[in-house]
Amino acid sequence: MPTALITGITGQDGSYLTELLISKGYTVHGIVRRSSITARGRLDQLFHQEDVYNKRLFLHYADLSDVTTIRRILLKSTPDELYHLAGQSHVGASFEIPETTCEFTAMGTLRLLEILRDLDKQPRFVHISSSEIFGRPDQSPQNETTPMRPVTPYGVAKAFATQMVTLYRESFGLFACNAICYNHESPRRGESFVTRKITRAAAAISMGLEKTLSLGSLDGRRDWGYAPEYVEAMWRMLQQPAADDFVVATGTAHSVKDFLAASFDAVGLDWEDFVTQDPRYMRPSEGTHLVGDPGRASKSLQWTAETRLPRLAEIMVQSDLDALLASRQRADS
Ligand code: G4F
Repeated sequence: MPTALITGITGQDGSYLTELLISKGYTVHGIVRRSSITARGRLDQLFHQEDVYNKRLFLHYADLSDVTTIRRILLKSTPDELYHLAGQSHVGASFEIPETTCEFTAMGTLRLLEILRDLDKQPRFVHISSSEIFGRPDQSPQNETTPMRPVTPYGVAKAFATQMVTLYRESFGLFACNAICYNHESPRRGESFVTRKITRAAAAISMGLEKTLSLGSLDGRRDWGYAPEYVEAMWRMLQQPAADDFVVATGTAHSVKDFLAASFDAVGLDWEDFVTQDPRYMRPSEGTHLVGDPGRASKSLQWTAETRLPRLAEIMVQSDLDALLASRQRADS
């Protein structure tokens, strides 16, 4: 059975992708950053399966700047497929830490490509790129040929990485693809991203645990899909006869206000009674009109985003309600 290596295995996408690949019979190796806090909760259910952990799922410590260790992991695990998900992924934070963002997101990708170039057995490679590469585009929806005009440090770093992947495919013949992913959410989304911040707050407010929700700009529009479906597209990209780039999106944009309405509706509340705005969460500049054209993915990968608003918000709110209820029951017992 095939072997895969995943950078960023402990994140939202990494955990869903690992479950998908394990269910398909893969052996999965994951790269984890060493830190004093163990943040692997999203993989917990796999660690408890005796026939999986340390039998078909292996974790290795490395940092994207640690070229020697990454090369060693690649030489030892000899993967057929390499999924590159790791990086500093918070757009707002990239204004505070632009150097770290470029170090991991841009240079980390180039370092991986350089290692791959020297390998005798080169795995098929997919880089998880982002709609942020388009920034303020001239055309909507965007497709694989839309010019990149990033307006955030994160977007600039991703544009560099994306173009390097294309360059290594065209110049060195690597099977290297970009999955140009638009926003994709789930109950496993980090709590600092707007969707999860909203669904967690809607659940907490409805249970009387919190009173208000403080956000930044409510005018932004995003193309929000469901993360488990997006990792399926990543896998399909590596099963194609030739490497290519694909926009992975729903094709529909909604505003932050739409996401608020769907989430608070799910608990029978009106968001306007609870939401305040705080300049701390405003960004110096923002991408606009970010909506993807998934036509190529639909045609070549037979992939379509099924879960959209309001269902996406309902799934996330329900999961947050369940988690808060469980935590209250633990505290009471
Ligand atoms: O949830 P967000 O932080 O997502 P953003 O910036 O679109 O980036 C996400 O999606 C990209 C595309 O797939 C990824 F590349 C990237 O790694 C990340 O996963 O913000 C969404 C919108 C923005 O317009 C933001 O200004 O929500 C607005 N917003 C309003 N208040 C807020 C807040 N965003 C955050 N994180 N926190 C707020 O309080």
